[in-house]
Amino acid sequence: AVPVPPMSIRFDQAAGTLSPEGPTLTRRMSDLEGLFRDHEAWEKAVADGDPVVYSVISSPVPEIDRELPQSITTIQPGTTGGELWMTKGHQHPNHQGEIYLGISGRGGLLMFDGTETRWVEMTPGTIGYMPPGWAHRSVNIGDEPYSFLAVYPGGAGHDYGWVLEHGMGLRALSGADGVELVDYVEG
Ligand code: M6P
Ligand code: ZN
Repeated sequence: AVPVPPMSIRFDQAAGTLSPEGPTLTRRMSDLEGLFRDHEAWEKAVADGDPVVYSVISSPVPEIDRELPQSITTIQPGTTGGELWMTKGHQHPNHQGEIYLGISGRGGLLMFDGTETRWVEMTPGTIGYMPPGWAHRSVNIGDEPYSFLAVYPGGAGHDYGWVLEHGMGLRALSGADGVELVDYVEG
């Protein structure tokens, strides 16, 4: 990753794109191993076409300490074993804050500090704030794609092992009247 000069980046809200664009990440069901409570349903979904669950497009600003990268994540609508489609979720290894701005669709921002859990509903225009030390996962709670803009310190990093080890406190299931939050372990 190389530093970039001062620049403007075109954010097309309707299309959910950044221009110029940096690296793009596509996460399929197979990339979400060990995260859904229903392992069999997850395996079946992987065998059954391994769908794209979400994608992340980034601005050209690199993930380097003291830089301020941005990205747009789009989570497709769907459920696996009754659990709403979601991002892997991560902790920042050296505990730095982050913001998300809801762009389109309806989502939830689940945060967990190892003890307490917070759930923030995200609609277009909502800024969700993740303080240092709170692991974060996003969930699509609607029936259309959910997109949000993320702005985060370039040196924040992504610790995915933390979530596999500690969970996220709660799980977001599809319930009769929308989202139903259940305890992570008994889920
Ligand atoms: C947001 C940011 C990114 C993150 C992405 C997907 O865009 O928080 O840093 O990579 O969401 O989330 P995850 O890394 O947990 O799959
Ligand atoms: Zn983060």
